[in-house]
Amino acid sequence: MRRTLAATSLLAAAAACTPALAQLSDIDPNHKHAWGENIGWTNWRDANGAAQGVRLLPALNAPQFLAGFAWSENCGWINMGDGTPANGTAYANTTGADHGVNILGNNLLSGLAWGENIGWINFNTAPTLMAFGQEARWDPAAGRFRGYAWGENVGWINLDHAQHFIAVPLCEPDLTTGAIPGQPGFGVPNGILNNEDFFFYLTIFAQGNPAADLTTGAIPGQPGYGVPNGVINNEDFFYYLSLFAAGC
Ligand SMILES: [Ca+2]
Ligand SMILES: [Ca+2]
Repeated sequence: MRRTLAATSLLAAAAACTPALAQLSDIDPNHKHAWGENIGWTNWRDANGAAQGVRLLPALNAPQFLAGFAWSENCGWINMGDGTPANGTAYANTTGADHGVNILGNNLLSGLAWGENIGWINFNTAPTLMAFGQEARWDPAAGRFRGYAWGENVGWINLDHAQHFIAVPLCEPDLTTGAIPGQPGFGVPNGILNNEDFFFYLTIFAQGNPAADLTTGAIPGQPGYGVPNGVINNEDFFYYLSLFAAGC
């Protein structure tokens, strides 16, 4: 009986974590800082305990736009976009209501982020920096950003440093450090793929946690593979299983 009660408490604790888990930043905890020449460090992951950190949407393996906030220690919040471009695929950046950073089909970045105290930050630096190979861009093979963005009031923001850059974990099925809700490292990728990750996925899948929605279908190469569809079903489970089995 006591064991049953403990299990119930664990489930309740896990359920309490659900909303934050659903929106955790995609940014690698070990590669979350970029340097601005006039604003110092920006942290792209840890807004509101990572629940409002930067995300790459709609899917890490096929990102089209950013969402969430970076934090500048000297200049406050920087809004990368609200995650809902009006046309569904790219922020138009023609009004403040539909602004944000896009990842184009050729992996160039474009669009505008808004710094509450520093105004617009332009990621469309290809016109000026392409000649120098320093245009702001997404490098899918390395899972990181490269090049420079330009703040109208604060100058260059360096996405290109060899050690200090913004990346996503390359190991997609690495979801957590430990599988016990409420423990430090729950839901925080640690660069190691093991049973903790599998049981973590099993837990959020059983909960119906929106974070368990990983794909539309489970057949590689088919449309919708790796693109969440708002439905959590066996396709998501088998998709995760195949990622996990493939290893990192
Ligand atoms: Ca792990
Ligand atoms: Ca799904």
